[in-house]
Amino acid sequence: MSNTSKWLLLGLVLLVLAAILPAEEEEFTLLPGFGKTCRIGEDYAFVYDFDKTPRMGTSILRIKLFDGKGRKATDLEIIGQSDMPSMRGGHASGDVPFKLNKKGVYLLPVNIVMPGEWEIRLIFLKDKSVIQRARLIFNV
Ligand SMILES: [Cu+2]
Repeated sequence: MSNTSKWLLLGLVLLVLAAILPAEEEEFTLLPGFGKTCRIGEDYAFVYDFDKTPRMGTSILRIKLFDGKGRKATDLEIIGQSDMPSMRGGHASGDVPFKLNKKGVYLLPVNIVMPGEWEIRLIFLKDKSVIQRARLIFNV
């Protein structure tokens, strides 16, 4: 086999692997933390926090979205999925759309039913297309 065809074959194998390997964890970028600026490419950024320190019961996750120039933006759709990583699926919320309040803040009620580590996955959509997947972790 010539060198060229070996490289072509290697490239092909890598492409196939990239397509079939489950890359779900990496697909959801781990976010830096409450109150920190999280970028979505060049065109958007956001900060997130809870209305109060999350504890048993319902806590509200808040996201403030900005455009590339730092102005408030409300033109994206955001979907949240909460669950406990240690018992994946045990308390999975499924896809829950954030709701915009009058001040243009995105809100998601999160039902915390057990102490421990929780994860919320975020999916950002523009015109029905996913432009970002991210996840945040916190402890109760
Ligand atoms: Cu649990």
